Amino acid sequence: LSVTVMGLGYIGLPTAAVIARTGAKVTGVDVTPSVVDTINSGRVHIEEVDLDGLVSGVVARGQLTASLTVSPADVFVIAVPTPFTEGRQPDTTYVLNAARAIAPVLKPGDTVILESTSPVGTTEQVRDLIATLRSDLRMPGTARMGEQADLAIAYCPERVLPGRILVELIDNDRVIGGITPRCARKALAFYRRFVRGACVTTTARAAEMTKLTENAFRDVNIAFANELSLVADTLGVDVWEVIRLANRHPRVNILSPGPGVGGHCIAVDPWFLVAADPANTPLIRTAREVNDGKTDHIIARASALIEAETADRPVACLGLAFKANIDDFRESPALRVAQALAERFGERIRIVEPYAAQLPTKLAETGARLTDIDTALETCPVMIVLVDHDLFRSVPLEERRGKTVLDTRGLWPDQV
Ligand code: SAJ
Repeated sequence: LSVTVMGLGYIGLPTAAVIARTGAKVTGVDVTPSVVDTINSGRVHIEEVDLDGLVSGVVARGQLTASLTVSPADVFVIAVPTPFTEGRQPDTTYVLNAARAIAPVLKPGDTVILESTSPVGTTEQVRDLIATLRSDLRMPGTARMGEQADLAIAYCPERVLPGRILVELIDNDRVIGGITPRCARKALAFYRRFVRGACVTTTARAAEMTKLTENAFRDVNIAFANELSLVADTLGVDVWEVIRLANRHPRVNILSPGPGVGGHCIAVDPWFLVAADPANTPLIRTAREVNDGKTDHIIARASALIEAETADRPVACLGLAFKANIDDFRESPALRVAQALAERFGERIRIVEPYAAQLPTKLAETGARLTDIDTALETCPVMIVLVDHDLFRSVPLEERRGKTVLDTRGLWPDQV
């Protein structure tokens, strides 16, 4: 079996490597030359648990090759980003470009699977685009070809959690939505090669909406926790304790408040549902606003705290990543808070981020400096905890006793 994976990012590269391990011949295609070079030399350009060893192994055995161009294969997996525009509309340009790139090499019997989070209807758009570009191929789900199609086209969203990608790629259940039932069955046979979880088939549209629903569910639930944290602050109650106690109820399971919601999924995907039906999504929209508003709230609280301090005492911001133990700073609320504080307090701000070799340019321009946790504990009387990295969690009370702490993650419940 030969497989081409379009996009070698956080999802595409691990997926390509896992498929390669099953013995398939995998080509990973990316538009960035440095990414292609890095992978072909057996290294990785992203940080993910155990990924480096897996990639170096499959590249060394010739099972995985990276390329800038698309060549023929039996199965094509599209795993490119779907950002949203300023107007909070989904942007499927990369998905459609990937479809455009594979169209010339498709042959009868091939399978095309879209894994990128996408607005409902995108897989049908991919089919229509390929149908336009390849009028010689019979397309599934069109009046013209029905079930007798040459191609199988399906939508199968990735659902892996950064930090656990290699485990979840194999263990998670998969939802496989075909343009037709036959397409779904064809894609199912492919996922059975490497997925240990259950593989459930449905339509492409239902699978597309399922993916958006999962992330909107999480966003709404985090918004509930974030809203509670504001109320608890007003009332002078410890929100972490309240949540711990409430979660002892057999049917209550509240998530954790934080400095806001980051990453390129949960902070983005709910907007795809809102964009599809603005009139009927007040809850999903409000959850997004509550979670974004929490970041503004933390910026205001941290600023007030720093202002109340002696003017030249340094302040440590702990963490820039969008969540614990990863090197991904995309849409990170921690980065937003650090940037806002650094713009206001400049050189007083010290950043501790074990997953960064240097500060992002815009942050460095403010005069803020990167430091390590030991130096920060020695020199900074004020600490703003923004990310729950294990490294920060493990700091014992003796080392932070007496410090002024704003702990947005509930990392140090014993702080005095
Ligand atoms: N967060 C909180 N409180 C919580 C949980 C999370 O503030 O109780 C914050 C995190 O700190 C982070 C953000 O939410 O800033 C998102 O983190 P996450 O761990 O909830 O999710 P992601 O973005 O890493 O991955 C999600 C997952 N989706 C769900 O759990 C429903 C993952 O399974 C998806 O594959 C991924 O989105 C994706 O690619 O869509």
